[in-house]
Amino acid sequence: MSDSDNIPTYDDWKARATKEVKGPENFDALTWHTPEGIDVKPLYTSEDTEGLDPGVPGIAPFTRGPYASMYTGRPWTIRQYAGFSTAEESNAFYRRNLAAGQKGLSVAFDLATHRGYDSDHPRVVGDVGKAGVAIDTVRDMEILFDQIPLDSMSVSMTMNGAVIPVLAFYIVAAERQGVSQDKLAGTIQNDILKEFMVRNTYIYPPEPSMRIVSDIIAYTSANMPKFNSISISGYHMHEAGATAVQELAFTIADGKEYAKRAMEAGLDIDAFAPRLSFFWGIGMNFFMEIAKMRAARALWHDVMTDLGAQNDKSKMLRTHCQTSGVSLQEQDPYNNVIRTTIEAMAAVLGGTQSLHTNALDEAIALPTDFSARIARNTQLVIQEETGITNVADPLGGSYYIESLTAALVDEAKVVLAEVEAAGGMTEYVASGKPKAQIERAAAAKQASVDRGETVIVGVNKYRRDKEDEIDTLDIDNHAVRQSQIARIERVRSERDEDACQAALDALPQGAKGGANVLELAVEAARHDATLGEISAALEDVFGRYDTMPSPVKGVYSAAYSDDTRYAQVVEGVKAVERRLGRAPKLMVAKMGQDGHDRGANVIASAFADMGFEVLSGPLFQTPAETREMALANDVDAIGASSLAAGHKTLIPELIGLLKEAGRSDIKVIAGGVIPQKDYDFLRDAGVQGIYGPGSNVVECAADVLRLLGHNMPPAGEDLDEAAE
Ligand code: MLC
Ligand code: 5AD
Repeated sequence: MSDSDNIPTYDDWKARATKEVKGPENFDALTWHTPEGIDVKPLYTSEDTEGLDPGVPGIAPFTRGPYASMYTGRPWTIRQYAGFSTAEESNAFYRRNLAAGQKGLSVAFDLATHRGYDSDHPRVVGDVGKAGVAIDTVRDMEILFDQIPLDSMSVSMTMNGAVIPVLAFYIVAAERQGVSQDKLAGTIQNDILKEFMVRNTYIYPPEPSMRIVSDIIAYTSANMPKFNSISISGYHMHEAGATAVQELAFTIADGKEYAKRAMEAGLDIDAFAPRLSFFWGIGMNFFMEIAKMRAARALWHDVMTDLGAQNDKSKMLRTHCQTSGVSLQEQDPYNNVIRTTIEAMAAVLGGTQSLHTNALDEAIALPTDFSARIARNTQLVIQEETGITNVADPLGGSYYIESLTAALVDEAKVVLAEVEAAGGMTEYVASGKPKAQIERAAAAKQASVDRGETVIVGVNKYRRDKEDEIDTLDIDNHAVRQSQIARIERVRSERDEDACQAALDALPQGAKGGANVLELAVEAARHDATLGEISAALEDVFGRYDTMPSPVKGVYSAAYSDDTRYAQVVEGVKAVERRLGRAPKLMVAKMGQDGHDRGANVIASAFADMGFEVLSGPLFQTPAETREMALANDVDAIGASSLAAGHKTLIPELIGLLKEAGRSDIKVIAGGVIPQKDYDFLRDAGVQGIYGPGSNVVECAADVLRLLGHNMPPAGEDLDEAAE
């Protein structure tokens, strides 16, 4: 012992541990170099936390939690995100869940609604009612909350693109229930900056979109004191592959940008900041996620103090969390219950205010009643059986947690300074840099999984020979669309058309001037204008925003520099290139309103690294537009990426259109969230390869080479035996 009081030090421990692992080299290998760039040591001691006392919960800087009593006073809100099919079906689902122990509501809208289209619009044939509930008019919103008293239920609505009509419909549906807007408690996501980075359900360009955010903050702070005007979301960055530092820094920077915009619009910071809320994704890196939530609270406190906030509530970060969708797998799906439990524990030990736990069938479909029950019970068991709620911030003071929290704060501050130097987050997002940084992290993560360095039990290790089938929810989007169209027609025929048109005409006028567009939309909603009509009226002034993807280069190949199978595939691409006289061409297509592009971008980036010529189609194409682009560029294969359940409608339509053009030689493959039970349907429709979650990208490329006539050997066999 080196210490006079006989308390062993880190160095004492290091000497002992070095001996145990047989040498300094092995000891050095115990340091974990995280994707965040933080070196996690194999042991933390009091030496690591000198000067790092985080104080107590409920008192600034709130590192240990926003409320003093935390869960000892009131547990977090069990708030399961859900919505599918029609308003009637979703309403019934909500009421069943509330009866079984859920505490708050959280509405998932379908992608047509997100993107500002009514269900009868030709661009959304594959999307209506699929990934969420279809909402076209106030009538739908009234049905959605039938027998759910909006003066006592807090409701979150995940809406960013069509945020103006949706919030207006909610306000008017409550009015029709007899509930005035000042009584409404809940949250609207209203976080457009991350849409441009990762989630992609924007409608208008960045500048008018930021104006909408400010209008909503102004309106709710004046009229809806219990309503959270925004849910500043890191979740979708997390899902797109961001590291904890990226998620933390970009999200805090987004929050700062919204606050600055609202202040520029003339609002007093303390009038709106107490109703800004946050949203984190919680993945499998248990302690990192807990530390991330604590670091976020410390950072937000400082940012708001710098902006001049006086009220402590303005500096107190409150958050919702959702366990990670991408961490869940199609293979051996009951493992997902275990993953979700661990992630939920991290969210709770990190001090969340509200939580969604994912269902075990996440990688395949929307939750069934069964999988939703297990997901909800995961939270009920933690709340009611474990004793975890009996102590506020039970991990506070852990040497490791406090050190990690401090390291994340430091790393995030470096990124925040970069954002500041770039002129703030709107500018930084417009530069495309944060999106590219997240995509690099995603490509590196995918390569690490494909190489088996990051273990996923049941997927790249301990994989079963045969998978059990599980029951999944299927939605008949044709039927939903027909019933929505009938209701739109009925609402149109019953409304006072002149009054409705006058209210709609006021929207572009007000948008051009300085009017509050939400206030105008509430008036239009009172006269039963549709979501598509309100969105289109604003689009006349603001325009619609389009972008082209630009996948990152070199990340995937760098991870594979020493891999023989990868080299074989690269050789295979070269062989096909010699035969064709040009590189084989793959078009990566995103059809319908599904904006999930992590998978598509990873595929595009990896295939380009392997030597394919890759053409990335823009988001939101119709099958006809995909065909046009494929023919104009004379591609050899099209990879359709589908994560929002449009695959059974959109991919067969594309194949039919290629056939019509006499180009059935173009191979169509499909990837994304596609249930096994749809494989035969897709194969019968002419799909030549299907790659669900957990597919290995290098093997997928090997398959494409086979489709293009190359005699590609199976993994593990020699190239010479199978030369072309
Ligand atoms: C809480 N309260 C307490 C207390 N804890 N009072 C005394 N003692 C305690 N220990 C009080 C609070 O002050 C508050 O009252 C009330 O109880 C509710 O607590 P809360 O902390 O505000 O919880 P909640 O109402 O659930 O709000 C949580 C939130 C909110 C602030 C994070 O923004 C929210 O619910 N967000 C959910 C977002 C969401 O579901 N998103 C889904 C995204 S899915 P008062 O009076 O102070 O208000 C998605 C996926 C995709 O995005 O891509 O589609
Ligand atoms: N119902 C339930 N959960 C949903 N999610 C998305 N849409 C729905 C829905 N309609 C969840 C999934 C997904 C994440 C973005 O939100 O977990 O990964």
